[in-house]
Amino acid sequence: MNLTEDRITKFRGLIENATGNISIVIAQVDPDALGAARGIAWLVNQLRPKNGLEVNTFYAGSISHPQNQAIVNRFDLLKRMKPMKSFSVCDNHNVILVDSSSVTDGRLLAQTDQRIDPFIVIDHHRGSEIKERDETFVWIEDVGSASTILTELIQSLGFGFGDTNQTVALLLALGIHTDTGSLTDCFERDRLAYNVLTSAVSNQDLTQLFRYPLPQSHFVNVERALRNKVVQGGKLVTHIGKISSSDGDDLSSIADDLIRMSGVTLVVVWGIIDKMVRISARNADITNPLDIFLRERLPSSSCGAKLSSDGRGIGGGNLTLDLGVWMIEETTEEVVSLVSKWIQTKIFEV
Ligand SMILES: [Mn+2]
Repeated sequence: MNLTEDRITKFRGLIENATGNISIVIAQVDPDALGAARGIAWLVNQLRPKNGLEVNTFYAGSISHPQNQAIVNRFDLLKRMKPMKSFSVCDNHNVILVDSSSVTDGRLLAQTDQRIDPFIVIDHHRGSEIKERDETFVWIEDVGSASTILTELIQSLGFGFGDTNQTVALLLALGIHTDTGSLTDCFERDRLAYNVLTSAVSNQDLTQLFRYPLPQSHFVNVERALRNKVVQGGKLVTHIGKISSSDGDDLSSIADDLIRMSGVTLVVVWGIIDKMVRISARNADITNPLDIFLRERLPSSSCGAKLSSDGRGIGGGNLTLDLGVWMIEETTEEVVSLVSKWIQTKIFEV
């Protein structure tokens, strides 16, 4: 969807008249946030003569998922981004927030005591408290990714995807692809934007980013999950034991794979990270909402879930178990086995 002339003029005016440095903020490091951040940085640099002014990107969270590591390494993004921990009062000026629309986002507040008041917000998540004012530009819409909106914004301002912004096109395409589950959970606009971007980049560049290397530990965890799985009445529960926080993303990727097993309608995969039980859950049964199921079965957890456009449940969270001295001591086989029995009882209960 293209912007109206009024909106284009407003956006252009805000960027052109922004005096001083601009800070782009992302609340997490994932392909969509990275794509949207790089896209808006490029756009700002086209609209505003540099004159020694900087456009800095700040990120909250860590770079642990192998795909994110692959992107960050490939494009040398660490050189271009600063951790939110270093976000100071001097940076809290001309702030642009992308792929998030909450200024009270816990992920940001955990790393800086600066409360941001962005003058530009571009996002695709619902429920934002931010309202547009005369001096701000807020574009929040229910599409598959923030990178989709960024692509439309770049086009609305009269730019195409040519030789000078190949990396931008590549990162935006990857953002759309990832946030829409390989374009399976997407809107027409996501597909249109993706087509525009991918027709501007080489096939080889694109495939390289999709076939990112996975660490050995990923396969060890997959093996553990398969070995530990117990299936009852279409529900599959498994665990990968004690893992490091850098392997935390394996829980969701294993859950994504296992929910595709025929005959399985619900998957719960858990692991112990820093004495916390982290859970990832998937549900293919649309008559049984996953968030309610998890909250009823695991009341002592922070579990929640969202619904994909085709009715699948995607969720997870952390579980607080009062195991007393067991949890204070090193996480032993006994602890894993106790947690395992408890979770199985809760999930399999009819
Ligand atoms: Mn996103």
